[in-house]
Amino acid sequence: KHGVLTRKSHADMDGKRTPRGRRSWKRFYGVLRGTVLYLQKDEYKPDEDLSEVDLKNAVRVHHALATRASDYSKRPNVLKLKTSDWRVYLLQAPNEEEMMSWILRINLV
Ligand code: I3P
Repeated sequence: KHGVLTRKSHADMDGKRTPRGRRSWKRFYGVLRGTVLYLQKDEYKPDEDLSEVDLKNAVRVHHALATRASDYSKRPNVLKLKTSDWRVYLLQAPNEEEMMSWILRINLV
């Protein structure tokens, strides 16, 4: 699965609140491959190698939990992603259908 995802980092490893200055929304192109959600700067191009920045932004979603971010009302179509090492990301999809599809696919990993 792939598509535009806008990310806000809410908590870093071990659940520590992401500090001010690193909490802003950033637009990515999300690509779910195996157990990794790649948050790429540019659209998916199959024969292109991932940049160092793309690899740094990759999120391991094995044993992660994706739910609708029902406690976050500033933006629509936002899901909450909790990873197994207790990072928390808010991910905004372009519409409700895409958000539901990401939730299902992430939870199937
Ligand atoms: C954050 C940025 C986010 C905002 C966040 C700010 O500042 O303005 O958009 O979240 O508020 O800390 P910075 O770019 O300096 O990290 P919202 O869009 O959800 O308001 P927060 O600290 O209350 O999460």
